Order: sequence, then structure tokens, then C-alpha cells
Amino acid sequence: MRIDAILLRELQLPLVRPFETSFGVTRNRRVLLAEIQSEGLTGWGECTAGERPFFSPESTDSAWQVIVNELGPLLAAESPEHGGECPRIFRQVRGNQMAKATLENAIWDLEAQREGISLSQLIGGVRESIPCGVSLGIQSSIPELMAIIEKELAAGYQRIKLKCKPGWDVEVFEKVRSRWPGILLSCDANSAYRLRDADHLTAFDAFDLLMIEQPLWHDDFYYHSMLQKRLETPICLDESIRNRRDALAAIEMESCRIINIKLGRVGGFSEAIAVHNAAQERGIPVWCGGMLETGIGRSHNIALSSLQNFSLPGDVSASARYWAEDIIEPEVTVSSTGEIVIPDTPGRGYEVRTDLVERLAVRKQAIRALELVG
Ligand code: OSB
Ligand code: MG
Repeated sequence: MRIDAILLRELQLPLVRPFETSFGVTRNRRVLLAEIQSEGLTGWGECTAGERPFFSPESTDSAWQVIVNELGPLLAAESPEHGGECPRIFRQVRGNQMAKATLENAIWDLEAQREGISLSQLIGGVRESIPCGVSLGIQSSIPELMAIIEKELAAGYQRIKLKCKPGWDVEVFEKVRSRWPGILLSCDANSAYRLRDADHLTAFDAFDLLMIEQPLWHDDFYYHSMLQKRLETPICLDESIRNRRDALAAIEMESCRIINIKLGRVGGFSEAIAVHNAAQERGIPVWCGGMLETGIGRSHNIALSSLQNFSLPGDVSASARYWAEDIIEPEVTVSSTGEIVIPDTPGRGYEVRTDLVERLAVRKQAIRALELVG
């Protein structure tokens, strides 16, 4: 596929409600989108980096620079036939997985369109619909959280994940569990605890949590393996897993029993599929995480979640939970049984509302193959 143009845009858009984690509050997203034009087709990618480098070392601004200066020129100089060639094309650039995923995922979208099949089909997806959960940020009071949980359960969501941190944990779990004894419930600490909190973390075992996500350091396997020995509740790793080797190390060391896969965090579909397969071969279930994506990133997550071993409800939920108006058509909706139907039309299966994208864009840059070669 000849790369005719790579267009980068930064969109600014407010979340319908603030999202608070142990590392900070997000009110407004700054989303970097890549539009890649190739032989009459258009592929889209979304960068999942945060506004600040708090979840991972990348940010909207760092990804913009790396794509403009490094990855965009490397890709524009090639004519990849498959999304799977991107890791080789980008190999010289270390890290920067979210920047890489922005372009790689757009190439997979283009490839599916060229083949006339859905992205889910292209990657070998086997599901017709995916089970959905919600990730609920830290609230200002427990009654406010209870009201939100009530609403999300009524909407059909199959699993409730609570963001937690010291001071917003056992007391919250106690209240939620006593009101809803049977629901699938998990928590996500985003690295808010240390090994000296191990006794405190063992108290989480009383609440029959499906998992505790990333309790310790963002880059750790060893101390998570120490902690897992002391916990009945399975640990799920998110931040620590940047690639297949990390997944193998974590599984081998018994640092976790479940893995959260995020396309951006591992650098795109190639590595996400590799992590998925490595986990599946070792009997470790995975689920698809979210990064407050617009409909473009969300549609990539939906396709990814159609792979066999995505057997637990993910954090991929309806557009309307995030945006007054999403930039895709139709918006992502969730059924009353908490499922999203996988589209079967070519590519991602959701149209991009290019007029709205233009209106929301605050920064634009074109990377053209010819200019680069010349
Ligand atoms: O750790 O899963 C996380 C959002 C931003 C950064 C990290 C995380 C999250 C979420 C939100 O949990 C998931 C979503 O609803 O998109
Ligand atoms: Mg997480």
C-alpha cells in the first residue's frame, strides 16, 4: 500500500464527567489522531497517551513530536502491505509504544478495508459481541459512587471496576459489597501502594474481588510476585506489561494471574495479539483496558476484544459515558445485557465524522511521502 499522506490532528474535547484515578483527574482530553491516506482509502489511528506523562512516560505532546520527527517519516518511506510490518519499520525507535500504535493501528484499519473485511476478521477474532464492564473513577463521596454503580448495573454492565487508593478502598468495597453481594467487582490502584502496604492489601481478600489491578510500582514484576503469594485475590497487571516478553516474565514469576491488554501501551495490534497469544497458551485470561478513547480508539478496542482469550469483561463501554458527541457514526452502544456487537463491515466498522473532527482540531500537521523522500 502506497502511503499518500499522513495527517496528524490534535482534538480537544471535554469528558462528560471528570475521571479521577490515584494519579490525577482528567477533565479535558487532548487526543492525537492519525489519518493515513493510501490508494483512495483512509485509515484512522488514535493515540492513547494522556495529557501528562502520569500513566506512562508518554504524553500527547511527546507522541506528536515522535510521530512528526521519527515514525511518520519512517512509515511514509515504506509501502507496507500489512499492519504487522510496522514493528520492523519502527524498530530503531525505542519505547514510545503509544506513538507507534497510533500509526500501526491505522495501517491495520487500511489493510482490513483493502481486503474488504472487518478489522476483527483480519486479526482472527472469533466473537460476535463482547462483554462490557465499566471503570469508575474516585468520587467525592461513597453515596455518589453508589448512585453511579446503580445506574451502570441498570444499564446492563457486567462488571464494575473501582479506582482505588489509600483512603478510598476497604471502606468503599465494604459498602459496595454489602449492597451488591453478587456482582463482578474489581479494583484498580494504578500503582498507589507499596510493599509495606501488604497487610492492608490482604484485607481486600474479604470482598471477593475478581482482581486487583496494578497495586504496586508501574514498572514492577518482582514485588508483585511477592505480593501475589500473600493474596488470594488475583493480581492483574496493566502498566507493567509493555510487550510479549513482559507478559512472559510476569506469568513465569507469577506476578499476576490476569493481564489487561491496551493497544497503546504495547505499541499496537501486532504486539497486542502477541501478548494475547502468549497469555492464552499459558492459561492466563486477558481483557481489554480503556484509555478514555474517542470512538476511533474505541473501535480498535472492540475489534481487539473479539479474540478468543478476551474472556473477561473489559473496560470498553458506550461512547455516551465519555462524550456529549462522539466523533464516529454510529456511536458505540451497549445492549441491555452489557454487550457490544462487533461490526462486520470493512475496517473498524464505524464512520469518522470528519466535519466534527475538523471542528474540534486545534493543531494539524501533514506528513507527505514525497516531501520526505525529496
Ligand atoms: O488504568 O485502566 C486504567 C483511564 C486512564 C488511564 C488509565 C486507566 C484508565 C481507566 C479508564 O481505567 C478506562 C476507560 O473507561 O476508558
Ligand atoms: Mg489500569
